[in-house]
Amino acid sequence: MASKIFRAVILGPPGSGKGTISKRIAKIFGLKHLSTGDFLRSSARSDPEIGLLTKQYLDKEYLVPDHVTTQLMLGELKKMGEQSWLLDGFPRTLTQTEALNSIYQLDLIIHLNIPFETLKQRLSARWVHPSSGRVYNMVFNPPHAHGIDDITGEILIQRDDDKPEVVASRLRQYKDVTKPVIDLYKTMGILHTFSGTETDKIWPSVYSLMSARIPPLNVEAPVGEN
Ligand code: G5P
Ligand code: MG
Repeated sequence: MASKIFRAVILGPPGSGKGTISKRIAKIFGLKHLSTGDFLRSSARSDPEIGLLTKQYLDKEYLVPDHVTTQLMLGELKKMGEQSWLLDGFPRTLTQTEALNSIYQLDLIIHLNIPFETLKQRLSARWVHPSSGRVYNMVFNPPHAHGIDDITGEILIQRDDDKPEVVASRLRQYKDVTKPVIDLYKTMGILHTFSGTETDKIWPSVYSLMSARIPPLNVEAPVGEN
């Protein structure tokens, strides 16, 4: 008998650990992980027309307009056909949610609720090497020499939108836009919220919830693995 297709979404503000947790879920439960940000960026690189529609937003980390994001994401899901998936970062607005819900019946929404103070610290610690796009984090993966790119020896910069005051307003905007999405999924009874300040402490609860729904491919749940 064919196993049931499992369709899940992971929601959370920038820097909340969606990507980190999604990679673990994909590996252990065999779901296809589709990261909206990564997919939009790679589509923009490979298709100049998509680049024209998206790049100005991606560069500033503003939301790409709903009709563009929805069309691209739904097109990609269609291509994926009959397989189980985990959407990371989509839907993020009510319009996107309604478009997705009109086509797919979702099994589970994983909602990461991380204090804004923690996110501000994580995002404000990010520094980049502008010409290569290499990203450092002053706490987790600092460069060998402070403020200097490991490979070229050139100077690192902090993006304008990673500066603490801008991060705070981006996070507030996220909250305003996504609240109706969270409320809707709560009403549908498929939303599970995980609160905390550390991914490794949240992960065991996510693992338990997932394994109650689909059998893990590997018995052991990795902890502390990105
Ligand atoms: P993305 O790519 O979806 P964001 O802004 O939502 O980007 P991001 O940065 O990808 O979020 P994340 O996936 O939630 O964050 O988190 P992560 O990457 O796992 O972890 C963030 C960092 O924290 C990493 O360095 C990780 O190692 C570290 N970390 C993880 N856990 C811990 C922990 O416990 N402790 C600490 N200290 N650190 C930890 O979207 C990019 C752009 O695409 C567009 C927008 O322009 C967006 O800005 N976009 C959309 N536009 C319209 N609609 C949508 N639905 C869109 N989705 C994306
Ligand atoms: Mg991500």
